[in-house]
Amino acid sequence: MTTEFDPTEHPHRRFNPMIGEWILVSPHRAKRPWQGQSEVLDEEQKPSYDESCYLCAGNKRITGELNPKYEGTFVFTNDFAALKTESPEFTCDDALFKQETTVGCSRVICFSPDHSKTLPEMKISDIEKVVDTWQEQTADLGQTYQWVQVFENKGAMMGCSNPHPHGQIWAHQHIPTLPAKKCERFTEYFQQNGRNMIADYVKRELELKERIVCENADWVVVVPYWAGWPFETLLLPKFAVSRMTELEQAQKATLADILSQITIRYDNLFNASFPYSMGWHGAPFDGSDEHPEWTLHATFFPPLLRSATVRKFMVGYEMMAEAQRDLTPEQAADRLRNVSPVHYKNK
Ligand code: H2U
Repeated sequence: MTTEFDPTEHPHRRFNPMIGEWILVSPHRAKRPWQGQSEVLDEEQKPSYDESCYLCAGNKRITGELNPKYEGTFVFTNDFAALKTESPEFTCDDALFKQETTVGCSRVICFSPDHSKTLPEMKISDIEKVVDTWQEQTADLGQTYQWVQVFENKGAMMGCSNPHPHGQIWAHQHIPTLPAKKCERFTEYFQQNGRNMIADYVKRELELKERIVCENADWVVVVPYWAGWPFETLLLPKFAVSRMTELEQAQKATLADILSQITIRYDNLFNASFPYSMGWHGAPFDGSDEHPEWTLHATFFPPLLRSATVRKFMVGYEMMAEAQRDLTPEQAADRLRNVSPVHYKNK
């Protein structure tokens, strides 16, 4: 073949150094026709208070417990917690039937008493309260558990059970599978290069400016070079920080700003409330305060591909072989960068 390689035309693979996995990029496939499933949008304007919502201030939860009349954020232990603080000890070390008991804790974080708003529609000063809560909760649970997972499922498409703005925090005695891969990869990179993998990556992305979606003085959002989901983004610090607990007040304020920026851009992409799962990864609480190999970062995994109603399915080849994407990460970053920074509902 004599044609020169064009990453926007020719299938290729990219490597995700954070988890050691390849992804397949097939940019020409974005042109294929779609006669498959269309999602149903819930674009109905929600009231600021919904008497049937389990998470609204002053309301009764499923257990009969009353939520306080909270004003900022509100945290409670998940009534259907996936992890329990106590469990009978059991270990099976059989090569084929390995098992171990695990303990932990699951909490729900209501982001705001206003039922009608999600992060992109909240004031930056209110998003800062969410960041403060993430930090407080991480510090609290990190005293007991090695892994503290802060995350948000947004939108029914991502399995979110309630439109009230909220996230979750699961703390775990064991380091779960995905973060464990990152621990290994970051350590290996640090041992081989004497530098932090993410710090190196941020530097390169800031120089290249090919995949940047938005940034401020402290933070940058990129569609990572190895993104699997169509509009996946990585939120990265421009300064050295290994855990959420180390963030200073000014860095939390700029974090609230960048969270507002990226979530507004997401909503503006298809002029609809944009679904995603997002979450934070930082150094585990394994007894050491020194983790020069780790950089705190957040990832957003949105399911949408072509419109507010056509999603990407990670099925078939993705389940059997490896993740595959249709548009290049650079094209996705362009799309997100070129939408208005002002929320479509405020125009
Ligand atoms: P998701 O919408 O992301 O699933 O989060 C909502 C969580 O809230 C869910 O895990 C919990 C569910 O178990 N919940 C309660 O703990 N109490 C309730 O009264 C309703 C929902």
